[in-house]
Amino acid sequence: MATELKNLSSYDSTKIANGKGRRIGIVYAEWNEEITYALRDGAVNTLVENGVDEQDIHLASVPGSFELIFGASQMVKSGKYDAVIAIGCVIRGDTPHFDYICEGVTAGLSKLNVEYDTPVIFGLITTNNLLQAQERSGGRLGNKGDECAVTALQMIAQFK
Ligand code: DLZ
Repeated sequence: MATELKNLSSYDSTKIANGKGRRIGIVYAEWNEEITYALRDGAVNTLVENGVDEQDIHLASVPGSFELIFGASQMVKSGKYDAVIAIGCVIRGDTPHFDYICEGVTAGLSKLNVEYDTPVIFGLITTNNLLQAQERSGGRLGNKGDECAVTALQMIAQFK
């Protein structure tokens, strides 16, 4: 994420397709909840600001980012949603666990995008420390949840 050059919350609302009548699934991880709840709330607020009815946004939590794959997969396969947003936060630790989770989630969500017709938006923050995650979840660099919401609406408008 080259976000030093781009505020994650910057978008031109006149260029975003209105989301009225669109149904969005958001699956979010409980791990690093300070961050993921802020991302989730950013996504919901931006969807609503751009016309999506709150009752058309379905939230589901999973324990950790690795479970985003299963959660997003269930949402996609349900056929209920125009787009699915997967939100998580993985912070690098002392072991290679970070790499396995990031690679697993990336591969799993990518596979869903290739195999099904519902866009799955990648809202996984992968950072070296907590401060970098805070900066991207409503801090200095905006909120990646906002960016995911805008991306979802753009993908729906373009392909559905
Ligand atoms: C185990 C683990 C670790 C070490 N770190 C994170 C993290 O930074 N962010 C996150 O979302 N989840 C983490 N997890 C939990 C895994 O995603 C997963 O829930 C467990 O390995 C159980 O499958």
